Amino acid sequence: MQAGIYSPGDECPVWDEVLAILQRHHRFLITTHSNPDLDALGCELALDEHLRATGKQVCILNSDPIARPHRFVDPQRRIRVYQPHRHDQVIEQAEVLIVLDASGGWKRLGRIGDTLARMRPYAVRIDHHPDPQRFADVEVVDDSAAATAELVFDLVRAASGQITKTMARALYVAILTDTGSFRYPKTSPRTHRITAELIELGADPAELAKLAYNQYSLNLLRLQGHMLDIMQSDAEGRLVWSVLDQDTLRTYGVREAELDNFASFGLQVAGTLVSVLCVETPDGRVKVSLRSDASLPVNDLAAEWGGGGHASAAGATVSGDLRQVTEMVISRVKALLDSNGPRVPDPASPTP
Ligand SMILES: [Mn+2]
Repeated sequence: MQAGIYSPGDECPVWDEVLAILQRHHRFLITTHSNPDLDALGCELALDEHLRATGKQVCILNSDPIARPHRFVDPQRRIRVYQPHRHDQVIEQAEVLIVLDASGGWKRLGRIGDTLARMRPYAVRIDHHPDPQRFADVEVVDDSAAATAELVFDLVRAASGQITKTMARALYVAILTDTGSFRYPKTSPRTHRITAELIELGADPAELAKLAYNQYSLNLLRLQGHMLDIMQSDAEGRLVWSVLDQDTLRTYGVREAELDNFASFGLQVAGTLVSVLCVETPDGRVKVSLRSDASLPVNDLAAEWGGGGHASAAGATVSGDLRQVTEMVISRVKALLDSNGPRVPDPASPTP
């Protein structure tokens, strides 16, 4: 079958092709990107439940365990952590692999990606990242979707499947978090229509917001305080950046994977166009996270450094010393800001 990039909004009968694949096969394997966020996890769980309801065998295998604050999303513990050898037979026996919410090729899937790249099962990918790299046999990529969960919702609806309360909750938190609580640029009427339906199907916004956001440890909050304390403003206030080394993470007892939304804090400062966070990884590299308001894309920079992402939220892991990488990143972002033209005056003051 021909690989293709399709958008559900288009005329092409994209789900027909996927539905035919789902109908024709029996054993499915679902996976997603490394360090899965709530969009990744919610999509896996919702699709898993849909497929099982239609009598299919499904296994969800991820390279990384679910981060502690996200565990509420999988009360039945459907998601397993991939172990080489132990799970290779499961992969071998799967007729179809479904990759959710992941761009950037097999390596983006973490350890299981190495195995999958070798075994090459028949694969369907459903995603909303703009990365043009194709690596599955059938690809449904709609980068106008605010979350992959919008696409999974669409797919289940196209299959005339039932969206249970558990599925509604999983998809709701996926959309809630991937849109930064409906604040990020891709939030659309479709996003709100889908979440309205999910609420009608039993997702409780107040309860899920609390589960998704108010799960920090005191240490994580204190580390946030430290990061804010050392935050720097640059490029006439258009850039705000901060940095965290391994010593600091150890002092606060926080792992790098827990820093989920730390990078976007800088955008809360008035006038900021780009926010940068550089974090030293345990293996001595630097995880660079870039966030922008909608005024300029930062994913091209991230792609240059071997990463990727969305126009307004992207990242890469760069080899090198924390200080040197941070300096390089800051100077490149400043150049990007300058090439984007001088700062636009704040239109907030009322005109007569
Ligand atoms: Mn996503």
